[in-house]
Amino acid sequence: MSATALHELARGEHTAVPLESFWMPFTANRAFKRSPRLLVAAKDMHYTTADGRKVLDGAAGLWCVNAGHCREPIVAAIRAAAGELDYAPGFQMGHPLAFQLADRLAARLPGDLDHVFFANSGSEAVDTALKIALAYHLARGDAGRTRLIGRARAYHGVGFGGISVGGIENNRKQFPSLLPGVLHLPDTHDLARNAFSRGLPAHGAERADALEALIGEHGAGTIAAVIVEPVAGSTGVLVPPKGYLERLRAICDRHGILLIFDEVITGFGRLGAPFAADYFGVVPDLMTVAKGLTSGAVPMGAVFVRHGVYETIVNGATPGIEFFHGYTYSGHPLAAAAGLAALDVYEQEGLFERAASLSGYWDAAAHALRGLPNVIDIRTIGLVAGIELEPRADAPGARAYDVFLDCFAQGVLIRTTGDTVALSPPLIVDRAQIDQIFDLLGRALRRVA
Ligand code: PXG
Repeated sequence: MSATALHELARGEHTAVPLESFWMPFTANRAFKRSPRLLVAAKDMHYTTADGRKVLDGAAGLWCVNAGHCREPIVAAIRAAAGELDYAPGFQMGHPLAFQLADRLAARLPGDLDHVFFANSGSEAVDTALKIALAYHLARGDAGRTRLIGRARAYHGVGFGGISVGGIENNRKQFPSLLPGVLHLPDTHDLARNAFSRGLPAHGAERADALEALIGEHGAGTIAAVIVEPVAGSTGVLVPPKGYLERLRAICDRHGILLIFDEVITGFGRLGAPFAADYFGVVPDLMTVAKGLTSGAVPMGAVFVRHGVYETIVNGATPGIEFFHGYTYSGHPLAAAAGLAALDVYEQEGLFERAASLSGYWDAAAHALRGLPNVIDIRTIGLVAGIELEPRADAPGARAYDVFLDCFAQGVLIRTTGDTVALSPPLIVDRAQIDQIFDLLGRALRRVA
């Protein structure tokens, strides 16, 4: 659709949009096409709908627009790249922007994470990280380490690798053939002991010991890597218990197992630190990112790799290609330009520090919803909140979905997953907007039975 057509939509002439052919992702297509919700423009903290309403973005799109919408420096960088070098092959060729972005990122990563492999989404980043883990052990001559360990309730995207290590049942049940040899840790959710925790939940670090149990059963020599979201996002904002991630790190170290943090959601300031690895002071061997890498403006994912892992694979190979993996669009010029500009905005505006300084206010605003109908838990960290609702009998997810619809009608965009409402605004949010998000959500919670 042309820009002119988008402007027509913004004036309310949206009945002309042909809705049928686009098979929408993770969407109830039939219901949506009967009653569509179309967004036609965005600026800073707001979307504009096709019928001309302003909607406050309480979800940073899908957890990705960390710098806010249509920010001029990012728009300008993409425009310039598109006009100068639309595409450059990434195999046996290169272009400066991708190298510059990798270099800028590497300088800011914790520990000795200092190499960057580019992909185009979180799902591709996850598949890439799992492959790097397997290739690493093979390069070390430890070919028996082929098992991958994920966690119950985890979301690692929708590639076959990601759904195999993932633990969201709905994302697996239509696809019976998954990766072999995958094991799962238990999730960390413990409503009975941790409901309405302020700060990290006190109980549950011992759930990391399930890794020792799996090692006991299968042998450390069969296990390549463990992948976890430091804070599980899509499954309903599960904040790790105090000491849990440290314990996972220690067990992996003891047994030569690579630890992968999937920071697709937690990366780029969402917790009020550059990465969850910084926030928790726990450095993984591989880190997957996407979303905030370009502030959502151009698709891009990446894997951050520790020095020794890169060296082992690259220096251990015979002359020629060292790692048989990559995408047509790895390090695409427009994405690299957007990534560089997003880093500039994050740094110049101190947005990660801003998220940290607002997190106390955010936390208090979220916890003020305690006591409203059907609210059974509230979890917050950084600029993330999960408000878990009692599911309706026989209709899991329906109550939260009605809350989403009510909020959208009132003018605030939220996310729901199962019966948890998830909030994660752009990091440019201010206190008045935080008040507005929780005020409108509170109204919806009082209204939705
Ligand atoms: N890992 C994690 C931890 C994610 O949250 C992915 C991988 C996959 O990223 P791509 O770019 O392939 O979608 C994700 C994606 C939601 C929601 O509302 C979350 C995601 C995507 C869409 C919606 O919770 N996370």
